[in-house]
Amino acid sequence: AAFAGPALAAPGELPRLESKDGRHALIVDGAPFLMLGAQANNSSNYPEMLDEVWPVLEAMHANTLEIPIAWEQVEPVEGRFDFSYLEALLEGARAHDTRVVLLWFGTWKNTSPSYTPAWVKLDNARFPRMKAPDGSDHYVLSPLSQNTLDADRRAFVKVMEYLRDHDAQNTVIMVQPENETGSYRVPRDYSAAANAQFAKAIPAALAKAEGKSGTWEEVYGKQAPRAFQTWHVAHFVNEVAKAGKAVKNLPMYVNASLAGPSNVPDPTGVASGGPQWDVLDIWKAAAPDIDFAGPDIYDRESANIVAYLDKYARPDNALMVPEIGNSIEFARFFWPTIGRGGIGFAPFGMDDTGFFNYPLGARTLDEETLGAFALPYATLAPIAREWAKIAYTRPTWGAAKPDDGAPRETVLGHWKISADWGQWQFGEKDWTWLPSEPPEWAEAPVGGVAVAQLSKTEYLVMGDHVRVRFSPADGTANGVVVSVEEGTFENGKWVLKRRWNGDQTDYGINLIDRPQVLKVTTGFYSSK
Ligand code: N0T
Repeated sequence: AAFAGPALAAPGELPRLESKDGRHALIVDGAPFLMLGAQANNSSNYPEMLDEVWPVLEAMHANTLEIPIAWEQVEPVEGRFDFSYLEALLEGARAHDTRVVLLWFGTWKNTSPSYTPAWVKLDNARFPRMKAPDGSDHYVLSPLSQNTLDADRRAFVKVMEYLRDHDAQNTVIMVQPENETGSYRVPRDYSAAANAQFAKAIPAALAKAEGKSGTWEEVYGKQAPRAFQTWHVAHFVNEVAKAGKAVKNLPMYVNASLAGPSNVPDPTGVASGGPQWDVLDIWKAAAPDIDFAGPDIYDRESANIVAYLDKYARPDNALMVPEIGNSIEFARFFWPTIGRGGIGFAPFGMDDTGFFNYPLGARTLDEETLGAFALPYATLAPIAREWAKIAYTRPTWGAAKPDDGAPRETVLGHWKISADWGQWQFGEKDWTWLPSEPPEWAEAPVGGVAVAQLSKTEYLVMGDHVRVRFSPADGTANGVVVSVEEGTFENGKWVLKRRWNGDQTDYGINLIDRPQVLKVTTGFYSSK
């Protein structure tokens, strides 16, 4: 028979999240996958815009596109569904060898119903908005409405049915039901029905998780309205996710509009109901079908960013950064994300549609800005599968240059590993006999490193604008770096390109402006 062209891809093993010993892996096509992601702008979810998206992803060396699919576009008329956009998206992604994370913009998009179809927006009797304490309507759709849940879930299930029937090769690897849920300004629904619920005892599943029982106010005090709202939003989102997973069991996660690392205990100052880190336990109890929650990071203070990474990297919560600002200073936090075993990372607003969310992100996506994200992605892209496997099973560490430029260090095995910033590749800062100026990257918000301990003696090291040093953790004098190899992995095996030695190692290992993967071998010499 004549060759009939590529067959429809055979149904692959479903993507899934796996966790073991407090570490996590996103399994895609049967093996750990590192999501080198990029999120498109909010209104790029139309076939004609996709041509402005793919080239940016390619320039970044991204392997995954996060992009919305809106309820208003798939069900403009109730009960009539249109998947032409999804069809174009899958086709484009496959042609560009890119995986997709679909963002379901439904009942809540940054808390608002803006992406619901007109027949939802305009029918407040059937799809009620929350009530404020004074009885007025609040802009957010109530999470207690069964009608809203039924309608949202029905449309979401149709999306998942489309994926089940048209995406056997799992181009879509994950789904985010809703976007930045919660409610600004009014911390919970104050409708009569909600008030009646609020007066009752907290649900048994929550009481069990918290190890406390009583009314919302008895258990949560001042945060009671927010805890109540959180439970109901999480329950709603879980019902949507559960129904979708029953159709096609893809990993599903939620994203949080953050409230500052102290989480502003004022419940009116936060997207109340969303999965901020201090209410993750409520989310976990109410939404067992959600695989994890991730932080949307737009705070530019380095200490805050690292605090968020720590709060979301938990044995029961895989770290994934679904959104981070796309200006240069955010790029370096890729390194501490993967150093904490993060399964993915995605700067927001990565397309050429001419929109910029400055001051949250970049003013414009110029070459330098794209380059800041492209460098770590280009480093990881060729070994992403290997790194994901290593990070699932081996100790890892990562750091970004803090705002004050202070060095960072850790101990992995018998070795202390330190990272310093803003130095030339040659020489020492305190060499006063040889006049020099600091390099141009000394003042720039760049610099990061990620390390994995491969074995008792071997370490994988990557980064940019960083000087890395190894020294024996216990100060033993006979510890030496035996070799520094630059190379890559091929079919799971380390392949040497060259050894670094001499000037390239005499002043630490200096990774500056190009993708380089190093394997450092350490040892202790014996004198007997
Ligand atoms: C993010 C993005 C997109 C008073 C912002 C951050 C994305 C959403 N929201 O470009 O809208 O869809 O998840 C909200 C941060 C609000 C800051 C307001 C300061």
